Amino acid sequence: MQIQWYPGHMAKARRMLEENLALIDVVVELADARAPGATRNPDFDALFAAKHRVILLNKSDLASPAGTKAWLESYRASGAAAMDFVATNAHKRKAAISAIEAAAKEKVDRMRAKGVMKTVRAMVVGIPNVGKSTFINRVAGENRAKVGDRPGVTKGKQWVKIGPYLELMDTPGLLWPKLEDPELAKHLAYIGSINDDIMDIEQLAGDLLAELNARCPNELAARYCAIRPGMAPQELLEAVCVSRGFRLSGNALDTERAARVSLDEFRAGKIAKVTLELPEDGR
Ligand SMILES: Nc1nc2c(ncn2[C@@H]2O[C@H](COP(=O)(O)OP(=O)(O)OP(=O)(O)O)[C@@H](O)[C@H]2O)c(=O)[nH]1
Ligand SMILES: [Mg+2]
Repeated sequence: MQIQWYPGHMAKARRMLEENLALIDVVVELADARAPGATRNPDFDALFAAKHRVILLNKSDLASPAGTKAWLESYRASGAAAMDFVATNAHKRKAAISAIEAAAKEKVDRMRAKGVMKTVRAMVVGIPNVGKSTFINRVAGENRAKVGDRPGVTKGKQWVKIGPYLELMDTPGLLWPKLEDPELAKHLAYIGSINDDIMDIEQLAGDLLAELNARCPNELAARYCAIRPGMAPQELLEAVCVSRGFRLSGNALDTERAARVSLDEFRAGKIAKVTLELPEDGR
């Protein structure tokens, strides 16, 4: 599947990140715990090389716990500060604030020694739809940044004050210009980080169902009772139609509706907690 996925506003978003680098002490990089390999922009390593970084695996409520553990271990083994997070609930709010402050500690201590109380400024970055704005609202304890269940909601930068000495900057999601690995591009599409309008939705959902049927056949069949092991993508879409009674006039199967529903249900975590790639895959 060819995915045209680098819209013009991305170049503008990248320039904005570069222009604001001088203002910030810490980069908080959000990835999606279901696909940390696909959702960590590889350009960030070069772009933010000189900055302290904290990696947050967000949406960990939707990923396999074992997968999240494996990713966190691999980040920590490489010396990076990393934690899992669920921006839609409050359980690790304080831990996230502490992780950001710890990343800036050296600088804060240096300033404090000179008698200056330094405000830590952190930029929250990540590809579209990973939950950057939801994370900022959670940490702020109130809805300050606009969120939405589709990519491209945040259009420009926005500073949000978290406390007397901490400010977070929300930024628009940034994809990278080229993705060599078509498997990773598909993972991004499955989790909703690429606009559905530019893709063949039935092909995408058929491929996702086939992948889930290989990884977690029992959970998939529990959700759509007509699904059987080994079905081809088109057969899987048809089985979803049969399971849910999705028919057009004349009784034909409504596979487009099956595609939309199965993608929505996967993205909402209703089928299974799945991590699509693991560190040992080398992706
Ligand atoms: N299940 C779950 N959903 C989440 C979590 N964090 C965010 N979401 C949902 O993900 C969707 C996208 O969230 P946003 O905060 O708008 O994402 P963003 O990264 O700011 O997106 P852009 O501004 O488009 O780049 C929303 O529907 C959120 O409710 C999480 O930890 N778990
Ligand atoms: Mg946003």
